[in-house]
Amino acid sequence: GLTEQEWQKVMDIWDKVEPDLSLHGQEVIIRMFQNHPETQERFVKFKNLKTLDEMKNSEEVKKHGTTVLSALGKILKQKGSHEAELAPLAQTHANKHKIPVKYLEFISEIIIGVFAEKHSAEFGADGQEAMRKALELFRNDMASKYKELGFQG
Ligand code: BLA
Repeated sequence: GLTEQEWQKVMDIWDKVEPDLSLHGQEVIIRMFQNHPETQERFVKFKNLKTLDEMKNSEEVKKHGTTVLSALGKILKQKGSHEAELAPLAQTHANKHKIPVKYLEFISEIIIGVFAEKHSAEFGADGQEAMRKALELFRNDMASKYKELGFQG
């Protein structure tokens, strides 16, 4: 788990991100598609987006980015006691979207990278390390749920 100080660092950076979830979310999704094109194939609604411009102009990408970061924010605010938030997410991600844990690793690193770029002054090495630990906890708990649900992940 994380110490209280580490959770505090995670919450501090979240305070910076929260006022504009859609901008941060859009960047995260676009960068995931660009760095790991196989992730884009999982989205029926995004398969048709070919160029960076098409991605940037897509209201649907923005909307998905907001969905992702709102869900993540709710989870992080539980400081590890996120069972109620995780269970339904693991369910859809195992059974419906079939998202491997590897993709959760991809997006975790991208989230840290995008936040660090946008908030370099507030998000130093210790903040990044705290966020990395929080995202690892999220991922490990998703992976256990995947196992319970019989999804190899
Ligand atoms: C949909 N993903 C969703 C939804 C939520 C999240 C809340 C809508 C409700 C649901 O279907 O359960 C949440 N998505 C997240 C979170 C992260 C995230 C918290 O990426 C990351 C911290 N889901 C993933 C990853 C992929 C992914 C790494 O976690 C990458 C391929 C895909 N999520 C994915 C897909 C959908 C979805 C394909 C359905 C999108 C749609 O058709 O509307």
